[in-house]
Amino acid sequence: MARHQPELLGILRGASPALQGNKAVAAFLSRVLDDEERLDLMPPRRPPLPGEEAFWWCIEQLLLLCDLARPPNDPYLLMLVDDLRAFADLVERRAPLPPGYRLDWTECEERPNSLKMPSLPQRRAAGATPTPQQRSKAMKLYDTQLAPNPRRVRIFMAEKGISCETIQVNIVKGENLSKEYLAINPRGVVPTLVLDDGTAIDESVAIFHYLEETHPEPPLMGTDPLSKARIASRERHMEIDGMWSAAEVFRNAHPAFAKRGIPGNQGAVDAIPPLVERGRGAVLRFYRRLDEALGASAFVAGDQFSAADITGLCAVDFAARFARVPVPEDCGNLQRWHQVVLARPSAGA
Ligand SMILES: N[C@@H](CCC(=O)N[C@@H](CS)C(=O)NCC(=O)O)C(=O)O
Repeated sequence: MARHQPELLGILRGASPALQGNKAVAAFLSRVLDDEERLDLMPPRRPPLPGEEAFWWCIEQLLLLCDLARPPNDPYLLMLVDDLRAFADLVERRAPLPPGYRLDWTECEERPNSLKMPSLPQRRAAGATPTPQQRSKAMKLYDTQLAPNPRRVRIFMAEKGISCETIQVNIVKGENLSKEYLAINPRGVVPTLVLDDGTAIDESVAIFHYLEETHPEPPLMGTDPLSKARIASRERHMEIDGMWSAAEVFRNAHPAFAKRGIPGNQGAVDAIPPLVERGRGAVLRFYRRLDEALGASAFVAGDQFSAADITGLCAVDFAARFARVPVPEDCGNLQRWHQVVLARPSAGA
Protein backbone atom coordinates (compact mmCIF):
# COMPACT_ATOMS: atom_id res chain seq x y z
CA MET A 1 0.00 0.00 0.00
CA ALA A 2 2.80 2.38 0.89
CA ARG A 3 4.02 2.33 -2.71
CA HIS A 4 0.62 3.59 -3.84
CA GLN A 5 0.56 6.46 -1.36
CA PRO A 6 1.91 9.24 -3.61
CA GLU A 7 -0.32 8.13 -6.47
CA LEU A 8 -3.36 7.91 -4.23
CA LEU A 9 -2.75 11.29 -2.69
CA GLY A 10 -2.17 12.72 -6.18
CA ILE A 11 -5.46 11.32 -7.42
CA LEU A 12 -7.37 12.66 -4.46
CA ARG A 13 -5.66 16.03 -4.65
CA GLY A 14 -6.23 16.40 -8.37
CA ALA A 15 -9.75 15.05 -8.31
CA SER A 16 -11.26 17.01 -5.51
CA PRO A 17 -9.52 19.79 -3.62
CA ALA A 18 -12.42 19.88 -1.14
CA LEU A 19 -11.63 16.36 -0.11
CA GLN A 20 -8.20 17.26 1.20
CA GLY A 21 -9.65 19.35 3.95
CA ASN A 22 -11.99 16.60 5.02
CA LYS A 23 -10.71 15.31 8.33
CA ALA A 24 -12.65 12.06 8.12
CA VAL A 25 -11.10 11.15 4.77
CA ALA A 26 -7.66 12.15 6.03
CA ALA A 27 -8.22 9.82 8.97
CA PHE A 28 -9.22 6.96 6.63
CA LEU A 29 -6.16 7.56 4.56
CA SER A 30 -3.82 7.39 7.47
CA ARG A 31 -5.53 4.21 8.67
CA VAL A 32 -5.45 2.65 5.22
CA LEU A 33 -1.84 3.55 4.66
CA ASP A 34 -0.91 2.63 8.19
CA ASP A 35 -0.72 -1.11 7.84
CA GLU A 36 -1.09 -3.06 4.64
CA GLU A 37 -1.47 -6.28 6.54
CA ARG A 38 -4.71 -5.11 8.07
CA LEU A 39 -6.40 -4.79 4.73
CA ASP A 40 -7.30 -8.41 4.12
CA LEU A 41 -10.96 -8.60 3.22
CA MET A 42 -12.89 -9.98 6.11
CA PRO A 43 -16.45 -11.14 6.77
CA PRO A 44 -18.76 -9.42 9.22
CA ARG A 45 -18.95 -11.07 12.61
CA ARG A 46 -21.35 -8.72 14.41
CA PRO A 47 -23.72 -5.88 13.62
CA PRO A 48 -21.83 -2.74 12.56
CA LEU A 49 -21.32 0.12 14.99
CA PRO A 50 -22.99 3.43 14.06
CA GLY A 51 -21.26 4.85 11.03
CA GLU A 52 -18.94 1.89 10.74
CA GLU A 53 -20.37 0.55 7.50
CA ALA A 54 -19.78 3.90 5.84
CA PHE A 55 -16.25 3.97 7.24
CA TRP A 56 -15.43 0.55 5.74
CA TRP A 57 -17.13 1.43 2.51
CA CYS A 58 -14.83 4.41 2.18
CA ILE A 59 -11.82 2.22 2.80
CA GLU A 60 -12.96 -0.14 0.09
CA GLN A 61 -13.31 2.76 -2.30
CA LEU A 62 -9.87 4.04 -1.36
CA LEU A 63 -8.46 0.61 -2.16
CA LEU A 64 -10.18 0.75 -5.49
CA LEU A 65 -8.69 4.16 -6.14
CA CYS A 66 -5.27 2.81 -5.28
CA ASP A 67 -5.70 0.11 -7.89
CA LEU A 68 -6.76 2.41 -10.70
CA ALA A 69 -3.94 3.90 -12.70
CA ARG A 70 -6.07 6.68 -14.20
CA PRO A 71 -5.42 10.38 -14.75
CA PRO A 72 -6.77 12.62 -11.96
CA ASN A 73 -9.57 13.98 -14.14
CA ASP A 74 -10.78 10.54 -15.17
CA PRO A 75 -14.62 10.48 -14.91
CA TYR A 76 -14.71 7.15 -13.09
CA LEU A 77 -12.22 8.37 -10.50
CA LEU A 78 -14.18 11.60 -10.11
CA MET A 79 -17.31 9.57 -9.49
CA LEU A 80 -15.57 7.46 -6.84
CA VAL A 81 -14.15 10.54 -5.21
CA ASP A 82 -17.57 12.22 -5.19
CA ASP A 83 -19.00 9.15 -3.51
CA LEU A 84 -16.18 9.22 -1.00
CA ARG A 85 -16.93 12.83 -0.17
CA ALA A 86 -20.60 12.00 0.41
CA PHE A 87 -19.72 8.99 2.51
CA ALA A 88 -17.12 10.81 4.56
CA ASP A 89 -19.92 13.11 5.61
CA LEU A 90 -21.98 10.05 6.63
CA VAL A 91 -19.09 8.82 8.72
CA GLU A 92 -18.80 12.14 10.51
CA ARG A 93 -22.49 11.91 11.34
CA ARG A 94 -22.15 8.20 12.21
CA ALA A 95 -24.90 7.44 9.74
CA PRO A 96 -25.44 4.08 8.00
CA LEU A 97 -24.93 3.44 4.30
CA PRO A 98 -27.81 4.60 2.11
CA PRO A 99 -30.01 1.92 0.51
CA GLY A 100 -28.45 0.13 -2.42
CA TYR A 101 -24.89 0.39 -1.11
CA ARG A 102 -23.43 -2.71 0.41
CA LEU A 103 -20.28 -3.89 1.99
CA ASP A 104 -19.17 -7.44 1.53
CA TRP A 105 -16.62 -7.33 4.23
CA THR A 106 -16.34 -5.81 7.64
CA GLU A 107 -14.19 -7.03 10.45
CA CYS A 108 -13.54 -5.05 13.48
CA GLU A 109 -13.14 -5.81 17.14
CA GLU A 110 -15.39 -3.79 19.32
CA ARG A 111 -13.24 -1.38 21.28
CA PRO A 112 -14.61 1.53 23.25
CA ASN A 113 -14.66 4.80 21.33
CA SER A 114 -12.69 3.50 18.42
CA LEU A 115 -13.12 1.78 15.11
CA LYS A 116 -10.10 -0.41 14.74
CA MET A 117 -9.34 -3.48 12.76
CA PRO A 118 -7.86 -6.40 14.69
CA SER A 119 -4.19 -7.05 14.20
CA LEU A 120 -3.10 -9.81 11.86
CA PRO A 121 -2.02 -12.07 14.78
CA GLN A 122 -5.47 -11.62 16.34
CA ARG A 123 -7.13 -12.60 13.09
CA ARG A 124 -4.84 -15.58 12.68
CA ALA A 125 -5.66 -16.65 16.22
CA ALA A 126 -9.34 -16.47 15.27
CA GLY A 127 -8.60 -18.70 12.29
CA ALA A 128 -9.55 -16.03 9.80
CA THR A 129 -6.26 -15.73 7.95
CA PRO A 130 -4.26 -18.90 7.34
CA THR A 131 -0.64 -19.00 8.37
CA PRO A 132 1.79 -19.78 5.56
CA GLN A 133 2.08 -23.34 6.95
CA GLN A 134 -1.67 -23.81 6.62
CA ARG A 135 -1.61 -22.91 2.94
CA SER A 136 -1.61 -25.71 0.44
CA LYS A 137 1.72 -25.92 -1.33
CA ALA A 138 0.05 -27.79 -4.14
CA MET A 139 -1.89 -25.03 -5.92
CA LYS A 140 -1.74 -21.39 -6.91
CA LEU A 141 -4.75 -19.25 -7.66
CA TYR A 142 -4.34 -16.40 -10.13
CA ASP A 143 -6.79 -13.98 -8.61
CA THR A 144 -8.01 -10.39 -8.80
CA GLN A 145 -9.23 -9.25 -5.42
CA LEU A 146 -11.97 -6.93 -6.67
CA ALA A 147 -13.20 -9.00 -9.62
CA PRO A 148 -16.34 -11.11 -9.24
CA ASN A 149 -15.32 -14.35 -10.96
CA PRO A 150 -12.17 -14.97 -8.90
CA ARG A 151 -14.28 -14.14 -5.83
CA ARG A 152 -16.52 -17.12 -6.69
CA VAL A 153 -13.51 -19.42 -6.47
CA ARG A 154 -12.18 -17.81 -3.27
CA ILE A 155 -15.55 -18.26 -1.57
CA PHE A 156 -15.85 -21.84 -2.82
CA MET A 157 -12.41 -22.61 -1.41
CA ALA A 158 -13.19 -20.92 1.90
CA GLU A 159 -16.39 -22.98 2.27
CA LYS A 160 -14.28 -26.11 1.86
CA GLY A 161 -11.49 -24.90 4.11
CA ILE A 162 -8.98 -24.93 1.24
CA SER A 163 -6.32 -22.25 1.10
CA CYS A 164 -3.46 -21.83 -1.32
CA GLU A 165 -1.04 -19.24 -2.57
CA THR A 166 -2.80 -16.48 -4.50
CA ILE A 167 -1.19 -14.27 -7.11
CA GLN A 168 -2.88 -10.95 -7.79
CA VAL A 169 -3.43 -10.00 -11.42
CA ASN A 170 -4.45 -6.36 -11.88
CA ILE A 171 -6.89 -6.44 -14.77
CA VAL A 172 -7.48 -2.68 -14.83
CA LYS A 173 -3.78 -2.25 -15.49
CA GLY A 174 -3.95 -5.05 -18.07
CA GLU A 175 -1.68 -7.51 -16.23
CA ASN A 176 -4.00 -10.30 -17.47
CA LEU A 177 -2.81 -9.48 -20.99
CA SER A 178 0.89 -9.67 -20.15
CA LYS A 179 3.05 -12.26 -21.90
CA GLU A 180 3.62 -14.01 -18.57
CA TYR A 181 -0.06 -14.39 -17.74
CA LEU A 182 -1.06 -15.37 -21.29
CA ALA A 183 1.46 -18.21 -21.04
CA ILE A 184 -0.65 -19.52 -18.14
CA ASN A 185 -4.08 -18.62 -19.50
CA PRO A 186 -4.06 -17.77 -23.23
CA ARG A 187 -7.58 -16.31 -22.98
CA GLY A 188 -6.27 -13.73 -20.54
CA VAL A 189 -9.03 -13.98 -17.94
CA VAL A 190 -9.02 -14.66 -14.22
CA PRO A 191 -9.32 -16.86 -12.24
CA THR A 192 -6.88 -19.62 -13.13
CA LEU A 193 -5.99 -22.41 -10.74
CA VAL A 194 -2.53 -23.88 -11.34
CA LEU A 195 -1.82 -27.29 -9.84
CA ASP A 196 1.55 -28.35 -8.47
CA ASP A 197 2.40 -30.13 -11.74
CA GLY A 198 1.76 -26.90 -13.65
CA THR A 199 -1.66 -27.88 -15.03
CA ALA A 200 -3.79 -24.77 -15.39
CA ILE A 201 -7.56 -24.91 -14.91
CA ASP A 202 -9.54 -21.91 -16.08
CA GLU A 203 -13.27 -21.09 -15.85
CA SER A 204 -14.71 -20.74 -12.35
CA VAL A 205 -17.15 -23.61 -12.78
CA ALA A 206 -14.42 -25.96 -14.02
CA ILE A 207 -12.41 -25.02 -10.92
CA PHE A 208 -15.51 -25.70 -8.78
CA HIS A 209 -15.76 -29.18 -10.32
CA TYR A 210 -12.10 -29.95 -9.73
CA LEU A 211 -12.25 -28.80 -6.11
CA GLU A 212 -15.54 -30.59 -5.45
CA GLU A 213 -13.97 -33.86 -6.66
CA THR A 214 -10.73 -33.41 -4.77
CA HIS A 215 -12.31 -31.97 -1.60
CA PRO A 216 -15.81 -33.46 -1.44
CA GLU A 217 -16.71 -32.04 1.99
CA PRO A 218 -18.89 -30.12 2.42
CA PRO A 219 -20.63 -30.85 -0.88
CA LEU A 220 -21.46 -27.64 -2.75
CA MET A 221 -22.56 -29.10 -6.08
CA GLY A 222 -25.16 -31.64 -5.04
CA THR A 223 -25.14 -35.21 -3.80
CA ASP A 224 -27.57 -37.05 -6.10
CA PRO A 225 -28.55 -36.73 -9.76
CA LEU A 226 -31.41 -34.35 -9.12
CA SER A 227 -29.67 -32.02 -6.65
CA LYS A 228 -26.61 -31.95 -8.93
CA ALA A 229 -28.76 -30.98 -11.90
CA ARG A 230 -30.70 -28.35 -9.94
CA ILE A 231 -27.57 -26.72 -8.55
CA ALA A 232 -25.87 -26.77 -11.98
CA SER A 233 -28.93 -25.17 -13.55
CA ARG A 234 -29.33 -22.44 -10.92
CA GLU A 235 -25.61 -21.75 -10.88
CA ARG A 236 -25.71 -21.16 -14.66
CA HIS A 237 -28.67 -18.80 -14.19
CA MET A 238 -26.68 -16.79 -11.65
CA GLU A 239 -23.72 -16.49 -13.99
CA ILE A 240 -25.49 -15.98 -17.31
CA ASP A 241 -28.42 -13.85 -16.20
CA GLY A 242 -26.70 -12.03 -13.34
CA MET A 243 -22.97 -11.87 -13.81
CA TRP A 244 -23.01 -11.37 -17.57
CA SER A 245 -25.69 -8.68 -17.42
CA ALA A 246 -23.79 -6.77 -14.75
CA ALA A 247 -20.61 -7.15 -16.80
CA GLU A 248 -22.41 -5.68 -19.81
CA VAL A 249 -23.18 -2.56 -17.76
CA PHE A 250 -19.76 -2.30 -16.13
CA ARG A 251 -17.59 -2.92 -19.18
CA ASN A 252 -19.48 -0.55 -21.44
CA ALA A 253 -19.51 2.22 -18.83
CA HIS A 254 -16.07 2.03 -17.21
CA PRO A 255 -13.49 4.18 -19.02
CA ALA A 256 -10.68 1.71 -18.29
CA PHE A 257 -12.44 -0.76 -20.62
CA ALA A 258 -13.31 1.67 -23.45
CA LYS A 259 -11.13 -0.39 -25.80
CA ARG A 260 -11.65 -3.66 -23.97
CA GLY A 261 -15.34 -4.27 -24.56
CA ILE A 262 -14.93 -8.05 -24.22
CA PRO A 263 -12.92 -9.54 -21.33
CA GLY A 264 -9.53 -11.05 -21.87
CA ASN A 265 -7.24 -11.53 -24.83
CA GLN A 266 -9.43 -10.14 -27.61
CA GLY A 267 -7.37 -7.30 -29.05
CA ALA A 268 -8.97 -3.84 -29.16
CA VAL A 269 -12.76 -4.12 -28.96
CA ASP A 270 -14.72 -0.89 -28.53
CA ALA A 271 -17.18 -0.59 -25.66
CA ILE A 272 -20.74 0.09 -26.84
CA PRO A 273 -22.34 2.65 -24.48
CA PRO A 274 -25.99 1.81 -25.43
CA LEU A 275 -25.41 -1.67 -24.00
CA VAL A 276 -25.26 -0.08 -20.54
CA GLU A 277 -29.02 0.52 -20.52
CA ARG A 278 -29.74 -2.90 -22.00
CA GLY A 279 -27.57 -4.48 -19.30
CA ARG A 280 -29.33 -2.54 -16.54
CA GLY A 281 -32.67 -3.88 -17.71
CA ALA A 282 -31.28 -7.42 -17.71
CA VAL A 283 -29.86 -6.98 -14.19
CA LEU A 284 -33.24 -5.80 -12.91
CA ARG A 285 -34.99 -8.77 -14.53
CA PHE A 286 -32.38 -11.04 -12.93
CA TYR A 287 -33.08 -9.49 -9.51
CA ARG A 288 -36.84 -9.91 -9.89
CA ARG A 289 -36.56 -13.54 -10.99
CA LEU A 290 -34.15 -14.36 -8.19
CA ASP A 291 -36.40 -12.61 -5.66
CA GLU A 292 -39.31 -14.74 -6.79
CA ALA A 293 -37.27 -17.96 -6.60
CA LEU A 294 -36.06 -17.06 -3.11
CA GLY A 295 -39.67 -16.72 -2.03
CA ALA A 296 -39.95 -20.49 -2.45
CA SER A 297 -36.64 -21.70 -0.97
CA ALA A 298 -34.08 -20.50 1.53
CA PHE A 299 -31.20 -20.74 -0.92
CA VAL A 300 -30.84 -20.35 -4.66
CA ALA A 301 -31.04 -24.08 -5.46
CA GLY A 302 -33.14 -25.32 -2.54
CA ASP A 303 -32.78 -25.57 1.20
CA GLN A 304 -29.01 -25.99 1.26
CA PHE A 305 -26.29 -23.47 0.58
CA SER A 306 -24.53 -24.41 -2.68
CA ALA A 307 -22.32 -23.23 -5.52
CA ALA A 308 -25.40 -21.48 -6.94
CA ASP A 309 -25.47 -19.19 -3.88
CA ILE A 310 -21.79 -18.42 -4.32
CA THR A 311 -22.19 -17.32 -7.93
CA GLY A 312 -25.44 -15.56 -6.99
CA LEU A 313 -23.76 -13.56 -4.21
CA CYS A 314 -20.87 -12.54 -6.46
CA ALA A 315 -23.26 -11.56 -9.26
CA VAL A 316 -25.52 -9.48 -6.99
CA ASP A 317 -22.62 -7.69 -5.30
CA PHE A 318 -20.94 -7.01 -8.64
CA ALA A 319 -24.19 -5.68 -10.09
CA ALA A 320 -24.98 -3.50 -7.06
CA ARG A 321 -21.54 -2.11 -6.40
CA PHE A 322 -19.66 -2.05 -9.67
CA ALA A 323 -22.45 -1.92 -12.24
CA ARG A 324 -24.31 0.39 -9.82
CA VAL A 325 -27.70 -1.26 -10.16
CA PRO A 326 -28.94 -1.51 -6.56
CA VAL A 327 -31.28 -4.31 -5.52
CA PRO A 328 -34.79 -2.80 -5.48
CA GLU A 329 -36.07 -2.30 -1.94
CA ASP A 330 -39.19 -4.34 -2.63
CA CYS A 331 -37.11 -7.46 -3.43
CA GLY A 332 -37.51 -8.63 0.16
CA ASN A 333 -36.64 -12.30 -0.44
CA LEU A 334 -33.49 -11.35 -2.26
CA GLN A 335 -32.50 -8.88 0.47
CA ARG A 336 -33.06 -11.50 3.18
CA TRP A 337 -31.03 -14.15 1.33
CA HIS A 338 -28.27 -11.61 0.64
CA GLN A 339 -27.89 -10.83 4.34
CA VAL A 340 -27.72 -14.55 5.15
CA VAL A 341 -25.07 -15.48 2.57
CA LEU A 342 -23.07 -12.33 3.22
CA ALA A 343 -22.87 -13.20 6.91
CA ARG A 344 -21.13 -16.51 6.17
CA PRO A 345 -17.40 -16.22 6.96
CA SER A 346 -16.56 -17.33 3.41
CA ALA A 347 -18.13 -14.17 1.95
CA GLY A 348 -15.06 -12.17 2.98
CA ALA A 349 -12.61 -14.52 1.27
N1 LIG B 1 -16.50 -17.41 -17.36
C1 LIG B 1 -15.22 -17.00 -16.83
C2 LIG B 1 -15.18 -15.50 -16.79
C3 LIG B 1 -13.80 -14.96 -16.50
C4 LIG B 1 -13.75 -13.43 -16.60
O1 LIG B 1 -14.36 -12.83 -17.48
N2 LIG B 1 -13.01 -12.82 -15.68
C5 LIG B 1 -12.85 -11.41 -15.71
C6 LIG B 1 -12.72 -10.90 -14.28
S1 LIG B 1 -14.19 -11.13 -13.34
C7 LIG B 1 -11.56 -11.08 -16.43
O2 LIG B 1 -10.62 -11.83 -16.37
N3 LIG B 1 -11.50 -9.95 -17.13
C8 LIG B 1 -10.34 -9.62 -17.87
C9 LIG B 1 -10.50 -8.37 -18.68
O3 LIG B 1 -11.40 -7.62 -18.36
O4 LIG B 1 -9.71 -8.17 -19.59
C10 LIG B 1 -15.03 -17.62 -15.44
O5 LIG B 1 -16.02 -17.96 -14.82
O6 LIG B 1 -13.90 -17.81 -14.98
